[in-house]
Amino acid sequence: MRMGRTAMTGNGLDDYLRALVAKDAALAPVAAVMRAVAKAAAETAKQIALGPLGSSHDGGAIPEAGHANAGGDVQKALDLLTDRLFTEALADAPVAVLVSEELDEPKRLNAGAPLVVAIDPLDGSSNIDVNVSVGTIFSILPALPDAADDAAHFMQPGSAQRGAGFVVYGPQTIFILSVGGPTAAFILDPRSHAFALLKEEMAIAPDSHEYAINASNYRHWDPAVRAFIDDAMEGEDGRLSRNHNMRWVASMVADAYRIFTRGGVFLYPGDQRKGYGAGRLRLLYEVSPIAFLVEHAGGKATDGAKRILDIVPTAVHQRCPLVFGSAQVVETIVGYHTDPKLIANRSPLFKARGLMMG
Ligand code: AFP
Repeated sequence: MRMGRTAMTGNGLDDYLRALVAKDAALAPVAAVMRAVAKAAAETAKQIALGPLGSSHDGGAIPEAGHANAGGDVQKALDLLTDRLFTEALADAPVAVLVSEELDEPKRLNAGAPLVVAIDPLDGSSNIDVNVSVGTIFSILPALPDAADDAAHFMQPGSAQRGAGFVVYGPQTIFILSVGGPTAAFILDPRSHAFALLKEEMAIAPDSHEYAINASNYRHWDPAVRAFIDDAMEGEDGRLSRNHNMRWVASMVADAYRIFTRGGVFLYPGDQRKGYGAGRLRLLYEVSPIAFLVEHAGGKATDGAKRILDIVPTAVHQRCPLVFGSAQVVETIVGYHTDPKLIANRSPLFKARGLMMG
């Protein structure tokens, strides 16, 4: 699935995209989307860095918050601002339809354009107020000429993605992307507002002892997830025979970047809480693009049993359980979901339930 390496002619994002298009002209529309995202991301990074200064120093640029979005969350001012920035940038790119976490319905941009985009403009936005990393995640799909309606363009498996990426607004602003070749990383230079190449080929370590999960949901998890975490917590005395470490940022982009950098595994499974049967994360603009980038960096992504990129969506805002990261560890977790022996003879609280909880 991984395409070959592209020789670089310079060290900026623009050089990188130009080299890709020189090699394969069909990538030109995808490259245009990447440029649009980079432009909006640079402005988003600036606004995030300004924080509360932004609204007064920027002529009231940050709009009023308070409207409930499709997920029922109260939108924060920056959610609305970033949604506007990315929508405006993508309207200048060859994008026919946009699905955004912040919009109930798909939005038409450029009729007849070859691509459609699904985006979470500001992932982890509950972290804004506490000055912790947040991000943008997006997926690029081919527009379908025979789509019955705007949503129908997006009912394609993640393997059909033409490209994907995420941006982490942290101590540095990092842009991770793939157009179907190696997953590459870029860093925003705040002096020039341009992205410079950081790493041309990200490679997720195949093995790791570090996992990320919101452990406060332990009692709601299914038996397979509990069994894996129980065994990890037993350390070198337990079935996994090694000590583990845990991290949870509550911004998937930040957890993902750590995993791209030093390995590890991330889990947001379905659980028994009301509305969390398929977990919390959205298939189109969180789960699928992360899975695409992970696979192009040698990692794996699954819903516990099925490869994420094989899942065909049925609704634009649908949720999906997600486990991704170091290939060997993801395989181990799949084993807990598929091998009944691994969860047998444990606590009587464990009931035989599927991955998608009621
Ligand atoms: P928000 O964008 O609403 O802050 O959600 C962030 C997120 O989708 C993902 O980035 C985190 O990994 C996950 O939710 C955190 O969820 P919990 O709050 O349930 O731990």
